[in-house]
Amino acid sequence: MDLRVGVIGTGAIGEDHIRRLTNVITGAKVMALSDINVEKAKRIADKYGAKFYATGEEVIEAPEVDAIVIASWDPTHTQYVIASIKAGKFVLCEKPLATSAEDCKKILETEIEGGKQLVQVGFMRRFDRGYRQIKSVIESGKIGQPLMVHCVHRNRIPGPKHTTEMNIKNSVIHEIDVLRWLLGEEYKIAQVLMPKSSRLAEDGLRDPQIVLLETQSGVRIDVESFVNCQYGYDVQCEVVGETGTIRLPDPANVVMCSQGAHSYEIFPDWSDRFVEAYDIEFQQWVDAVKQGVVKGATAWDGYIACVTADACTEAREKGTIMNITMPECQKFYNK
Ligand code: NAD
Ligand code: ISE
Repeated sequence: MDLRVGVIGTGAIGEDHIRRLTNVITGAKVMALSDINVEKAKRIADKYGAKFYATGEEVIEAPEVDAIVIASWDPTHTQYVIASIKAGKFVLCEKPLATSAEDCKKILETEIEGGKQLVQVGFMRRFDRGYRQIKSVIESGKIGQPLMVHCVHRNRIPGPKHTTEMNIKNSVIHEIDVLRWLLGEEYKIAQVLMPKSSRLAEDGLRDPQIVLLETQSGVRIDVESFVNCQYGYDVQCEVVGETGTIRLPDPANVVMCSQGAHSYEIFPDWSDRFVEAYDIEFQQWVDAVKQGVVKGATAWDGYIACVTADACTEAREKGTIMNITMPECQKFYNK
């Protein structure tokens, strides 16, 4: 039987996830959706044969909906995740789980009170082939112990209303999660350097930024966050170990020889670059929910990412190096 899904937020990624759940994933059907942009949401509802509801809460409560996907703006996630848990429904919430660790804590409390893990966070890089290969090389010991990680996270242009704070809380949050997952350890120190800002960064946005993290064993990480790079979507990651290095491949695009140059296309945004990762993430989520379990990043992982992002934000605002107080993993999540 199909998993009957309700989707909240039918913007760029919400619409793409509805297409994915309908045309790519097996065993799921989008039954209901909602967005404050009513006109667009109704159009998408008609296209996919889903029912439009005026509010996200109504989607969550709808009797024909078994599980929820949240793809609305970051600050709306907490209220919808908490409502989904209270309704006893599995929920896949796009990253970040919330915009602060404080809000994540409210989600953890509600989930623990309900007595069952229901929340998965949309940290899809954990499903990307390149990151998975890096993880298996690290675990094989072929490059010795990791010592340093160099990352780049560039967007062609930022989304509307993008703020200086969002470089970390909305964008670098991906590296914060995936590097913790790759290295299998927690962070202890955060710092943010502010290079000269691009003239194309509008409305007071400070861009680019360089996020520096140190893990508990002393691995040093640098992440360049540049949401206005103009030329395309560019995500890089290189792990330097004691006896070798490993880095993400550039996406497998054909190389063209023309007009005296070798060239290949750079994807414009995340939707093409990580298409395979989203597909795997969603298929696994649907399969896991049918078995009554959560298999991807949990609410705890979402919380730790926000604890780290909060520390980076404070480090940037104060222009200082911050010690990160990492909470002990609660038994409920430590399975
Ligand atoms: P978007 O602006 O295109 O879409 C967001 C939608 O949410 C809009 O249609 C807006 O009208 C709707 N919305 C806002 N408040 C709402 C509310 N209270 N109830 C219902 N709908 C509401 O943004 P997007 O790029 O699609 O991002 C959506 C979410 O997905 C964000 O949380 C973002 O961080 C995340 N995201 C994740 C990835 C990834 O790589 N995993 C990529 C893009 C976006
Ligand atoms: C967006 O919300 C995403 O999650 C993308 O993966 C990321 O590259 C981008 O910076 C975010 O704004």
